[in-house]
Amino acid sequence: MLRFLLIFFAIAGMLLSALVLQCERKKGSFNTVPRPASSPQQNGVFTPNERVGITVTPQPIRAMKPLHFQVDLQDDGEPESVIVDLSMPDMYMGLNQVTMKEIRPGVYEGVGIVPICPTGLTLWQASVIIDNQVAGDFFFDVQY
Ligand SMILES: [Cu+2]
Repeated sequence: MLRFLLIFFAIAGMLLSALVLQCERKKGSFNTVPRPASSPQQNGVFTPNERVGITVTPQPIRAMKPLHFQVDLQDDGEPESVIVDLSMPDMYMGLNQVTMKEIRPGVYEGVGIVPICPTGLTLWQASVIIDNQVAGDFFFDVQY
């Protein structure tokens, strides 16, 4: 019986550390983005790069609350898909993507939720993906 318990806890411990490692593992895919990130943030509006702007409301941005994302494309070009990918820089937090819907030409809307990071870090990243290509990375702080 004791041996069984020891084995059980050993396996549980291994699973737990695997989970923690996964959260802390470096994330490579968005570090090799060709476009420079832009960040300054005013009243929920993120400075657009040459191609795309993003707005997040309500402000301040909170975890575990529905967030309204709006993406504005300067040069619409009728993309097949516009996605906002939510992640943390250098940390894998699971796939969290918001599929955006076009509400007016060049303007896309969607609702997403940012989870609470177990490390307590608050910097998040929203990458706008247009037709499977990253068009812009934006950074924002989340309140837990
Ligand atoms: Cu995290």
